[in-house]
Amino acid sequence: MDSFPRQSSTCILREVGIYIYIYIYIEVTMTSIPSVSPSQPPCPRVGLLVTAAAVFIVCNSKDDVQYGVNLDVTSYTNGKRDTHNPPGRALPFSVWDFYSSGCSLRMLNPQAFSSTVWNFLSILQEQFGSMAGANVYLTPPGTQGFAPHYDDIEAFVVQLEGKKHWRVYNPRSLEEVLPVTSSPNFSQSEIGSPVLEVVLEAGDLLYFPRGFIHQGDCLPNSHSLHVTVSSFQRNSWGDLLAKLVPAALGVAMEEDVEYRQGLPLDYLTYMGVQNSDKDPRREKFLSRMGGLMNKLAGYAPVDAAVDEKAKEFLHDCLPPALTPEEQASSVQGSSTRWGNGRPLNVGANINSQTRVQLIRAGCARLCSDGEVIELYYTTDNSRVYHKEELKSFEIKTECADAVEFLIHAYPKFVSVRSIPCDSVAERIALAELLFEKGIIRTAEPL
Ligand SMILES: O=C(O)CCC(=O)C(=O)O
Ligand SMILES: [Mn+2]
Repeated sequence: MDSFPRQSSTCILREVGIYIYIYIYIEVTMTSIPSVSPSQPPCPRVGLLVTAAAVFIVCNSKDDVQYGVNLDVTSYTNGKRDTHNPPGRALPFSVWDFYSSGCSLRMLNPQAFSSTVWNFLSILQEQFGSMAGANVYLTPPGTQGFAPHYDDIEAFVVQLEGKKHWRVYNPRSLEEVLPVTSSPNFSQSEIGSPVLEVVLEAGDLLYFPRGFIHQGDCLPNSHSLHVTVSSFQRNSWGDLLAKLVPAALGVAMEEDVEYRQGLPLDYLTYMGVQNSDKDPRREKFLSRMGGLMNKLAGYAPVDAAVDEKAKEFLHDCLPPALTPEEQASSVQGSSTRWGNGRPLNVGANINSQTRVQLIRAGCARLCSDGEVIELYYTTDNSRVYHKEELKSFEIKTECADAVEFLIHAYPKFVSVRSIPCDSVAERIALAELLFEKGIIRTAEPL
């Protein structure tokens, strides 16, 4: 196993945390080859999660952790993969019983329970422009919890505690390179020999792209706790084209009579699977179809399709996890409270000197269907995936430039006075609205 060289990583800044570490990996290697980066020196704390107890403590808490929803119990023994989820709540009594009998535990949405994971993923999603998710795996010594498989996401495995022996295999065919769906479980005879075999220790990072088959097992004397951070699910050119092509056709049908002309009377007699033998009329038909397909690109509303994709992403996003400073200067830290028998400090006290900043890059996006302008935003999203509808509100046409100005000014603070609206009153009203929705914060707590 030691014969596999570990790439040395000169860029690891432990103070800044694992986020930088993964970000550099994304920039350098994503969707190319699997790779390992050791922590330098190996560190048992990577600032993300610390111990098995810290992760699975949630099972002890008031949190409603449900088998099958938040926690899976699995085993892979003698080539057979099983799931052992009983119905109901995952309480420590039964969770640790499963673990003691050799089962692996997979926590499915740690970001809903752990603020550290939430914070980490909320930064990554901004950088990736694609949803970032996580699963946490705890595996007992000498066992394996999952059969070999590949996933439909870019995977960043961060070893948190203990050790795990990993084997990673090339995609088996071109069709399995960067796949759009995850694979079924494979048997050992279906996957060939590993291209990478390594034992991860606490602080190590292993990256493998979509389509690389992998399996991990524990050494006899060590358990393993790792988090797999994922991103780039359904985030390919093809996924964007899936939005663009129907939209382009809608435009072409409306604007170009050629797309509305009737099909040849006899086309059913020479086209279609049953007629795929040579017929001279097929060539003419195919050439006409090819011409229409080529012309379609000219009708493609690319920005509108990108906005559709962006709206999906905004819905997938975690709400921004705010630093104490950001919190104190946003609506979340507002000093409104009950006192002397009435609410005090009601309403944002914004004036034209107040300096404001978008709370996070990408937390809001201006879109238009050609008639109404809407501002979509993530700050009211839930930490539980899609628990909330995507939120938006209408922006008056005369305020659109002002919102764009604030979005593009990020990360700079700008004074309310400098926002391009027609009047002081409008500037203040817009800033107050965005502040109330948690989309902007002020330079000083109000
Ligand atoms: O730890 C394991 O057994 C498998 C984990 C896995 O498949 C993953 O992290 O993607
Ligand atoms: Mn996997």
